[in-house]
Amino acid sequence: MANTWGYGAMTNHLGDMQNSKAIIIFGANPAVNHPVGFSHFLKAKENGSKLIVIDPRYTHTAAKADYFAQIRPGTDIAFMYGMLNIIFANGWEDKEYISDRVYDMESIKEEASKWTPEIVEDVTGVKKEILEEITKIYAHNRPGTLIWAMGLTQHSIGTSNTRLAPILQLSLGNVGVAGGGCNILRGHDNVQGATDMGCVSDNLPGYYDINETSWKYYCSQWGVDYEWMVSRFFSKEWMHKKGFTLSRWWAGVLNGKDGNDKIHNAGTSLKALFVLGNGITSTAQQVKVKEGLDNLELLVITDPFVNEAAVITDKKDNIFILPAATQFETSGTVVATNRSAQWRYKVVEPLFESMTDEKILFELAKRMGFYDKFIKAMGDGKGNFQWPEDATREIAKIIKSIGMTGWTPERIKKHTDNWDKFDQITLMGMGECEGEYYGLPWPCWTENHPGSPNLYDISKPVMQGGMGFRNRFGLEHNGVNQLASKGSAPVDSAVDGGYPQITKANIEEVLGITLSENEKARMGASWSTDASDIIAKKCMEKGIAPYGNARARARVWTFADQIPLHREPLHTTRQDLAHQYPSFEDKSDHFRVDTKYKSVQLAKDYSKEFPINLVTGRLVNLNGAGMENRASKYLTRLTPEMFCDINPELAKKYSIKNNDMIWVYSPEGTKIKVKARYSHSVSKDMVFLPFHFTGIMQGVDMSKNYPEGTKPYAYGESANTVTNYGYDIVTQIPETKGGVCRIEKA
Ligand SMILES: Nc1nc2c(c(=O)[nH]1)N[C@H]1C(S)=C(S)[C@@H](COP(=O)(O)OP(=O)(O)OC[C@H]3O[C@@H](n4cnc5c(=O)[nH]c(N)nc54)[C@H](O)[C@@H]3O)O[C@H]1N2
Ligand SMILES: Nc1nc2c(c(=O)[nH]1)N[C@H]1C(S)=C(S)[C@@H](COP(=O)(O)OP(=O)(O)OC[C@H]3O[C@@H](n4cnc5c(=O)[nH]c(N)nc54)[C@H](O)[C@@H]3O)O[C@H]1N2
Ligand SMILES: [Mo]
Repeated sequence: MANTWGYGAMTNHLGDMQNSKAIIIFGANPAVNHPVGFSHFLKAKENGSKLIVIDPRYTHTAAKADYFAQIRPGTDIAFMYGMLNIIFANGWEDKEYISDRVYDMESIKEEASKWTPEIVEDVTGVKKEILEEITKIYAHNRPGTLIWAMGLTQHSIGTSNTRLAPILQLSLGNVGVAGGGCNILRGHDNVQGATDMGCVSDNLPGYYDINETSWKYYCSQWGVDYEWMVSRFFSKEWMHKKGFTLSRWWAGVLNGKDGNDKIHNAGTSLKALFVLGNGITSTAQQVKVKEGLDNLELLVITDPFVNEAAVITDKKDNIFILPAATQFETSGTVVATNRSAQWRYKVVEPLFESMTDEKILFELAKRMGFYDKFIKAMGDGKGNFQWPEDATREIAKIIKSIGMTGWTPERIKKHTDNWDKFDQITLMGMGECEGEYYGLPWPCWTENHPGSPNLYDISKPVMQGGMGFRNRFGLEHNGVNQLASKGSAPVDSAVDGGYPQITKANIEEVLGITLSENEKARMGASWSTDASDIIAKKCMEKGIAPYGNARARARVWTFADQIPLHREPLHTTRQDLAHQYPSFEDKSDHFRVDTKYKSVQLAKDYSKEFPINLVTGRLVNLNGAGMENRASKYLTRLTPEMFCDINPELAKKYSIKNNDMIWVYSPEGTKIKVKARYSHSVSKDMVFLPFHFTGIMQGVDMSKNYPEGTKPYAYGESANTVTNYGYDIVTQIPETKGGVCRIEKA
């Protein structure tokens, strides 16, 4: 859950859905995007589980649903408050659970009271009878699991969406139980691992904040001098600042020129871009991305394919494409969407002159002059290490925050080698793997811990994967206790109720133990920075989760919206509602870039000129930026060219026939020319664009830029050329699931 663990992860796991009595999906299309995972949804359905889908499109997933609500894009908060309104009005909430384990559901109840079914119908476009029916079915079939993916996150209010969804689950007591939870379907292969490793600009691996304590802890564990680390930065102050995000690196290059958003970057613009495993053309506002690329001094791309960043730019010099090996040519730990580790075995040696990503990074570190420091935490620290096993050991040694401590290459390999000896529904091992859960899903606190299949489950002892909610935000707020109630603790806990996160200062008191002088001397200040692992081990003996046992917060007092509030997308077809539910105040220095909200939203009534909702998303045969698959003759055949799904009724209004070419215009002043494809999956007020194409921009064919012999079987206009300006207020994810457009026959 986003609030507790930093970013997204499944609280439960795919097989666990077979324990669910109801499944509600907000903004995910697993039949297309997670087809293997979707088999668990279908098995659950065979067991009698109700399947509910909330999506602006009638998707392949919706086609399998028992209940479907065709929602106006960007209005899920209104819909969820509508559900909460009905739940509270009927007293269907789990009062005991809320009183024991939740902080400030009262504020939510108050906001929900405003969202009557009539108001929800007006805002979301979903008939109130459908809302009422879905709520009743979902509340009466517990445990229910709540699924989301990009349909909830890619909005300026994405963070609020991902907060209200867990709150809805908490209201029904659906978190911390088998068959419940918030199960976020993650994206790429090992994207969970990438997030866990801190491939983001605002934390260190394991979600450690970029503050002085974390940097010092990391330096001590890496065996690197802290002062040397400080010297690598512009100044110490800059060590603690969030970097640019992937969505807006180009703003760093454009540096406020020509009316672009102002940046805050130690007095300089970005000059070089090093790309390792991102398509770049998958980024929103592609015309800006192109401008950013054109203005770089240096562009280095490491990719097994020709990354089309090199194709859409007019830059002539200083573009380097390094041939990266693929996942089949490398090995090591990867993490699945449910926090389980797996060992990836190499299938073949890297082909031709390609190199694995780690080899490229090692070589880069050598050229940059810090290779010796880069590898110090592995093997003998002098360059003699076992790759990739020692990398896993390094990770496990350092990352206490999410409990990777119990992972070893040996344990992970054993699980992968014996994957057939684990139960799908419980993840529990059999035979030689008995007592452990598949892949040791984190938190896996110690080398004897079995992993945690379902987060926040207090029906089990901690040593069997049980735990309460994390205590991360103090013991009380404005006089209100933040710890779980008395009587609410994992089974067999030494403390019968809430307790704080465990530190050197409180461990004796909370656990009721006495430490030896030697233990005290070796122990770190807190569970999350205790390299000795004594805190974790002592906690396990007492059935205590090292991170504490607190309340889940329905209200986050440090956020712009303390409780999630509906705010219209920056560009909306309902400008009347934009005045009633306006966006945020503009935000200065948001990941180093000034970011506009209200000033864009209220600048004019976009709906007059751009009356159609623009939704973007995925196709089953193509992935991400799409080059990998468009280079396959067979996958390309299914969608040989870029297209736009349009409802025949809407099309007829514009005299557009099936397969006609049309222009799609965005409020950014950009346009694309694509083929219209009649489809009843979209309603009469929206069009849908897949975002897997590029190579043509605003009608200009750029295919001459593909190096000889690398032109894919299909290329075309990019949806991201017409996605609208708009970024999440906390994470800065682009608003690629909200936005408007105008269409015209070409
Ligand atoms: N074949 C294939 N599979 C993939 C990928 C791929 O590119 N191709 N990509 C992978 C990656 S990186 C990811 S992140 C996942 C993403 O997986 P999904 O999130 O399932 O992917 P999308 O198709 O982008 O969006 C899901 C749904 O959100 C709906 N939606 C749009 N706006 C809203 C809204 O405001 N509210 C609601 N409730 N729904 C909305 C869309 O209509 C769409 O059906 O898929 C992964 N799997
Ligand atoms: N309009 C719109 N835009 C979107 C989205 C949307 O729904 N709508 N979804 C967003 C989301 S959720 C995501 S995740 C992004 C996805 O977008 P990207 O992350 O850009 O997706 P991919 O095409 O998977 O990009 C991966 C790149 O890595 C390369 N690659 C593959 N394997 C390796 C490897 O082992 N090593 C290296 N070095 N490279 C490798 C591939 O060839 C490819 O060029 O798109 C985002 N953009
Ligand atoms: Mo993704």
